[in-house]
Amino acid sequence: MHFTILTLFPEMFESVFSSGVISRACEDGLLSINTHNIRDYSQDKHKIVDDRPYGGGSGMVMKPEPIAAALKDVGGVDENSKVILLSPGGKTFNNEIAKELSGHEKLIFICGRYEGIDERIKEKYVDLELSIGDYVLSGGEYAAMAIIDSVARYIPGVLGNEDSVVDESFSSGLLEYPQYTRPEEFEGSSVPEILLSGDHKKIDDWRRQKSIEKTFAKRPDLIDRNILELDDINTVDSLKRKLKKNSNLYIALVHYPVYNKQFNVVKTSFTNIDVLDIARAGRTYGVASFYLVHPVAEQQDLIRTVMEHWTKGKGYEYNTSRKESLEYTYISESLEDTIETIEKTEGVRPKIIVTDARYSDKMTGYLEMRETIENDPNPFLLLFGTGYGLIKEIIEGADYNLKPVVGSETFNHLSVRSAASIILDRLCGVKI
Ligand code: 9D3
Repeated sequence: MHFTILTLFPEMFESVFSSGVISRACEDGLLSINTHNIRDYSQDKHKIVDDRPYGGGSGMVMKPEPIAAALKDVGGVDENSKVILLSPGGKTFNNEIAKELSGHEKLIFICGRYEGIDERIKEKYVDLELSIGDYVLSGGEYAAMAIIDSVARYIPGVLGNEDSVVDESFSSGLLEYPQYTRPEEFEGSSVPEILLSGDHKKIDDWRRQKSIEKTFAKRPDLIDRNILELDDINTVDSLKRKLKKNSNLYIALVHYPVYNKQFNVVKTSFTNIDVLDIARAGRTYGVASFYLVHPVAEQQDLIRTVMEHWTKGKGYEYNTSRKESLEYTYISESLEDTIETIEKTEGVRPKIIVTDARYSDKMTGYLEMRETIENDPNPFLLLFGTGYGLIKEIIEGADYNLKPVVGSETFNHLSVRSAASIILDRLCGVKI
């Protein structure tokens, strides 16, 4: 396999690939690495390779002609070679891409400098644009080194047999389990006893469990991508029990003051299905309490009757889990009452989060909101409006205004219970 690097700084690669696994593989003829200086391909008498950007702006752009000339010289237009541009805006490199690239006969890397390269090089010559992550490097050279090292490891024969087995287990998509070596006791901490037991089945199980726990804590995104084996379910269950509950998140379904279609401020009537479904969703996602805000006594009585049907009456005999979901549900006269009740239990006024189907200034994204709730021990009250939504004054007075839930269509009419479920999953959902 051949790696060709086009760069303004070929000397950067000399020491990096002159030792270790890669240099041995070069000696064994498994791969070759060649660097070419883009400056050598400049037709200019001053060997200029950059110029000012059309349209203005700061910094310089790499001119297209030297790069095109270099590519033609090194076989960049050939059928069997793949041209890769290293750029901060590329797809983020990972093991999967490494494995795929290792199947090619020849890879040509263009290392960008300055603010980037002329767009026409990308259109005409580049097959793939890669980044190595969301941080700023001073040039594509560092990225090329990392990618070449990682791709080379997938070339058969580059690693000893033993190493490649270890590599397979890493690409299982879980983080590594903790490793220990001698001494058995170090600065007062000992090696976990199970590792000294000699029981390989137990050791394997323990390591798998540790991998899952670590991945769960540090990289939940990997858990989401990973299909766990059935055996892992016990581990996952015990993790669920240890999960931090969303006990500082309260939710409320507001029936007044909300808008109707004509944007008059109205009281909406209680909707059985919304109340029961949001109660069940709230309970499933572990919220502290669910408040039904309604100022009308007759409506409160009606809600109470329905709730009692499910918690005490015939409904309870029929379906006991509804009682459980309604145990955290309370009726409240007004929003201010709800806030005061929470303040009494928690000792602080809850921060108010609103959701609105309309866009406005200063909206909060779901990841950011989730982190805020997780990291702040103080209470939050998430409001769902019925009818045509919460009135402007509530939206404007809130501490956080979540972005609307958007699908791919221009049609956007979710029921409040659907929106509540989606939002609760985004703020509290656990991906196992
Ligand atoms: C002002 C816009 N910046 C882009 C985010 C300018 C800019 C920053 C850094 C332009 C080029 C570079 C140099 N970096 C790379 O060429 C690069 C890179 C990186 O900076 N981070 C992660 N992966 C890569 S791959 C190539």
